[in-house]
Amino acid sequence: MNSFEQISISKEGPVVVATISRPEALNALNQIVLRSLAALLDWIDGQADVRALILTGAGEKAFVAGADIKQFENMTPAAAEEFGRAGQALFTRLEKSRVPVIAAVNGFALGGGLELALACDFIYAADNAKFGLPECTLGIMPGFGGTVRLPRRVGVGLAREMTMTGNMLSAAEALACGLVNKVVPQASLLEEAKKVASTIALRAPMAVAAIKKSVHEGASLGEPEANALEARLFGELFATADRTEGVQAFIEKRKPSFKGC
Ligand code: CO8
Repeated sequence: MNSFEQISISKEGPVVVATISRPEALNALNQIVLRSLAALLDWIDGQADVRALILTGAGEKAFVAGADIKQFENMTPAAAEEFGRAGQALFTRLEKSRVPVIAAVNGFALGGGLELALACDFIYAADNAKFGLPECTLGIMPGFGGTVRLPRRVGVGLAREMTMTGNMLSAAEALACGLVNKVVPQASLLEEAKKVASTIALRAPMAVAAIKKSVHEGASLGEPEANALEARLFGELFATADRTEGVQAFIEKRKPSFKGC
């Protein structure tokens, strides 16, 4: 099992849990964590048996409290733009990864932390979780895709209010607006995330990857193009052994055994 600086990982069968570990800074994203996230994605790419990834934060207080604010003190405009671009590219890579990614938000998900959670496929939250994009309180703005992904997830009005006030949503409010899929007690968050990850891991991996691609790419296409993409991916799955197995298993009234091909 690989290990990454400031990110610890554990693997249970096909499910990997990656825990961002900088508790002294509420798991804020510094260059080391961002590099390790990229290395984690490289590693996952090479693990054909990994079927789902859960991202969480160390401790009971924070998922990720944002980008590390201390690095902004002497940052030039050019360096800030470059930093933003690099963060956006990394989060887009996460969003497009073959493997479904679940954010298990165990406390504050602020700024870059919420942007990270938004780049995951969906979010489960502990009941103490808090969500916000408070960059405007620092004289800056979201820079890792927050102004792009948040309005698409919760609607433009609420996204504007959150980004222009910097105010946080409680877990219950995040559930009500569709930002998170499920809220559970802190103590059972990982167990619940593992449960849904394990269910996804039982499904045909190429079908799951095609669904992920269709939803992600379809969101930035017009309806006819999005439907065309869906039809193409739908057709491609009919060339897979897992389609033969899935359909056959249904007919034979048994559980399918998918191979990912
Ligand atoms: N960066 C660095 N250190 C942090 C961060 C952070 N984002 N958040 C918390 N910490 C540190 C604190 O400085 C403190 O350290 P120390 O003990 O050495 O003083 C420690 O973590 C514990 O934090 P607090 O004592 O503040 O804990 P509280 O319980 O009192 O408050 C909060 C918790 C409300 C979460 C508070 O820590 C806070 O407001 N944190 C900052 C949240 C924030 O503004 N996040 C957005 C950051 S900007 C961003 O994410 C931009 C992303 C896009 C970048 C694009 C670049 C171009």
